[in-house]
Amino acid sequence: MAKKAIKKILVTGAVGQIGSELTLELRQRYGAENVVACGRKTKPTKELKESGPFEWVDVTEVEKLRDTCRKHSIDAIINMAAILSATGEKNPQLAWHVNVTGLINTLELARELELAQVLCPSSIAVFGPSTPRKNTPQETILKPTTMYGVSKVTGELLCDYYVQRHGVDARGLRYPGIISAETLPGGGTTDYAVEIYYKAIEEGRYTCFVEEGTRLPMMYMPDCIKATIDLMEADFASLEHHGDFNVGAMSFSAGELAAEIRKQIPEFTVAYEPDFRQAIADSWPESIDDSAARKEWGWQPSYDLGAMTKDMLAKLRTRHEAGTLYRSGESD
Ligand code: AKB
Repeated sequence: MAKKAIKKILVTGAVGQIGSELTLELRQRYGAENVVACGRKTKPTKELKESGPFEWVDVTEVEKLRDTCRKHSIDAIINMAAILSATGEKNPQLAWHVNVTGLINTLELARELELAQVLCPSSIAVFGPSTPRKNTPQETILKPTTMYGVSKVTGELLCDYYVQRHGVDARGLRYPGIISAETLPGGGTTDYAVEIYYKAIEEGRYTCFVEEGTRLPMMYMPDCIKATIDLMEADFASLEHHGDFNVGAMSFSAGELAAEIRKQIPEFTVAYEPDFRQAIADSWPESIDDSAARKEWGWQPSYDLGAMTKDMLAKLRTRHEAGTLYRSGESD
């Protein structure tokens, strides 16, 4: 449980890969009118827009964020708005601005408006080349080499600072690569692990931007949503950590992912043409020790590579046959 009861939630970045599914799940649990989705630029899908309140808010604009919190009597902010690793390397200032200024704005509002909670995801991007890569511990070296990673380490420290200094209930978890059949990710290094499924269904071949042997921690979306809500609803008093929980589910190489897809699509082929994202992937862990999350709030993933692949391919196949493989935001 949060320190105070959570009744009305604002989800920033709600049009993004995780935000869109998280918002729909939170609307099921907390009531549609009690979960306000915010987007900055990308149009929401019809389902997202029509299933509950929607506002255009840029997290870097604190006045608009404050007005939206007041208008809807918000008492918790889930800050999903973020610039991911690959886009962040192309525009580091933007990554810092959205990821750090946006988070400070939400934390300051939590203090000012006495909100029940701020939850802001972190990422495996907080780790760097000098971090142990296998079974990466909860407490370890945080020396990332991307601006995204730098901004996420800063975000974790800010959450912990607001907990200690201002008594704000701030929480966060380090997402691995997240895979989903619903909304496509954008601007991340782990995006290949989603694209590969779409291309397997659509074309029977894929050109992968990391090497065959590149191994990273990954998680299927249902587990990601569960982890986020489990942490959000955990008893504050039982948390020793706050803004930086490691969460693991599975870990596989690009080649192993292709081989798993080939079990169902034997003719599927992959070419490996690494680009600038290879160096980012090489700086991240291969697998994660998430024992703190398991101990402090009972984290337990459900999906492994086999179960996820069966589910992904079944869903994408159905959509492909219906001519709706790719979903886009609402059109004018
Ligand atoms: C990215 O690849 O940038 C993200 C992440 C691991 O945080 N998916």
